[in-house]
Amino acid sequence: MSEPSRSSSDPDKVADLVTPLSCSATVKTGALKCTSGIASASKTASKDVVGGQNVYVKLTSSNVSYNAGTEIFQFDCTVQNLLNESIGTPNGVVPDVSGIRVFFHQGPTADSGTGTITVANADGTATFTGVNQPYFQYNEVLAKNAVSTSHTWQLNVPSTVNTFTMDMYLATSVQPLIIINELLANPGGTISDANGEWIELYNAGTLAVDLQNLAIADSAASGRRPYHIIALSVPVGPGGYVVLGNTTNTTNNGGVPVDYAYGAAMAFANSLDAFKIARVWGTDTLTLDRTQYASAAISAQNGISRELKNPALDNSNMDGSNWVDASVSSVYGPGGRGTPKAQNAGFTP
Ligand SMILES: [Ca+2]
Ligand SMILES: [Ca+2]
Ligand SMILES: [Ca+2]
Repeated sequence: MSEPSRSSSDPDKVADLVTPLSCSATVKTGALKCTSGIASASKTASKDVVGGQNVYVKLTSSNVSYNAGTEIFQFDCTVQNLLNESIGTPNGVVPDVSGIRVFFHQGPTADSGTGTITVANADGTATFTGVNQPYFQYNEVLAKNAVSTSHTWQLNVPSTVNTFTMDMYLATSVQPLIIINELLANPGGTISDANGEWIELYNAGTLAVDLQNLAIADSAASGRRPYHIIALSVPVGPGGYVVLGNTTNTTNNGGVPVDYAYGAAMAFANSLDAFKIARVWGTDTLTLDRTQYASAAISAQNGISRELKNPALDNSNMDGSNWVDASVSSVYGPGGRGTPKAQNAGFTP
């Protein structure tokens, strides 16, 4: 086994930006309204800044108050994850030690009245979209629609300020929600094993994913084969399909539309084999999805792929009832059975 290493400075933590979460406050009445966003910009799940109030995430404030004596403007704030992907985690399971950070991109700045506003009780400052930006940190993994625990935010707001605004983003790890959706372990006819095996992946997430730098591996008689790091950009949009195979040569591979060729890095046996896709994280890898099979008669039939009935189902056992043989009417190339790069014929809503 070889496990790729990576330095602790995770290059994925630089982000392309989407619409900030924008909040405006009226100081004396203690009113706070967070709105915004046209979250139209694209964003890849291996990157890590999320914005777009009520689109990707939702900040909700309560118990808003202003103390004219201490000049503290205070409220309790929760974060809700509106993505299909989990946040605060690189793979959906393991918590990110950096948690979910809501940082100040711009402001808080007075809109009417005058005075300098500062964040009174930030959990820290760091460089996100600029240097020295205060942030509040939520140490949680939030699955789809989950709401965080409440965190009290305090701002120093001079009483000479009437209204102010602030723009925030979330800096967090996002789980790439990549599902192993179809697999052909043994090609049929004259197509060789070394050319015609393939795997279809489905992006069940809200955000686009680039498979580049993710790790794939399968089993071998001697244990797991070495990880293969996907070396090229392989974008897959939300609800999109992508096919990994031995070769992109459709004459040799039996007419499979392979998006990325892993060469000889993978080899699916007649029985007792497995496939996994993982994320490199620090000096380790974290599994994103994994499946296996034991029965050649079920999952390794010549020229017949195995299809997952629905990406939301447990796909860990290809021999099980959540998977189905590609139907006779699903033909690709000169005679393979399967639906590479398309919704499975066996899809069940
Ligand atoms: Ca194998
Ligand atoms: Ca095979
Ligand atoms: Ca398919």
